Amino acid sequence: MLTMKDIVRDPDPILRNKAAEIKEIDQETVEQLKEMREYLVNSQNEETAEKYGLRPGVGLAAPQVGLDKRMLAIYIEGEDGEAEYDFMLINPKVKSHSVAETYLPSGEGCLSVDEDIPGLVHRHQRVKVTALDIAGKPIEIKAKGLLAVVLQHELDHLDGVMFYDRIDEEMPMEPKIGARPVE
Ligand code: K2U
Ligand code: NI
Repeated sequence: MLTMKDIVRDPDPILRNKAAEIKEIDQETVEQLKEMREYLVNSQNEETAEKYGLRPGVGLAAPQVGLDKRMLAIYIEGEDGEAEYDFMLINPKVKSHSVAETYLPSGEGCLSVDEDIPGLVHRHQRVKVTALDIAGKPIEIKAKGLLAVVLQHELDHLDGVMFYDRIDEEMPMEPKIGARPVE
């Protein structure tokens, strides 16, 4: 199982790479992506997270575990502890997005960044993403709210972009005109 020792930390240069397209969805790739998803599931289980010292995460991109592959996992539980969003995406692409912007009022963090970096991270309010699933089947996700934010945070990792790159240096806590907070 993946633990925090497997998570690459800033300023490791791999976090600034543009990850490579996956040409063939081989067994190793599928196993690696399943392990990334398993980290998220484990990190949201209080007992397991405590036992292995896992920082909770709702998304994880391959470069964060040292893999130069365009793939990511998202696992967000609902109030009932069941999976509300559960995705393993291969070669994901943003097909379209809203002009309107959103942000998490509490700002963002990152499993690859140990220190807190305050500031609002403005993202598209809605995104349409296409990808392949682990069976190689095309999927399309229309996301808004927290899922849209998490998706964009992980997609940024595949292009070597860190959340703090998107914090305004002059007015880090100032919402942009027209931007709406994620409820
Ligand atoms: O990619 C990562 O480092 C995992 C982040 C993703 C993320 C951070 C902030 C906003 C959206 C996505 C971890 O999930 S940080 C922990 C976390 C947990 C619940 C909600 C938001 C962030
Ligand atoms: Ni991150």
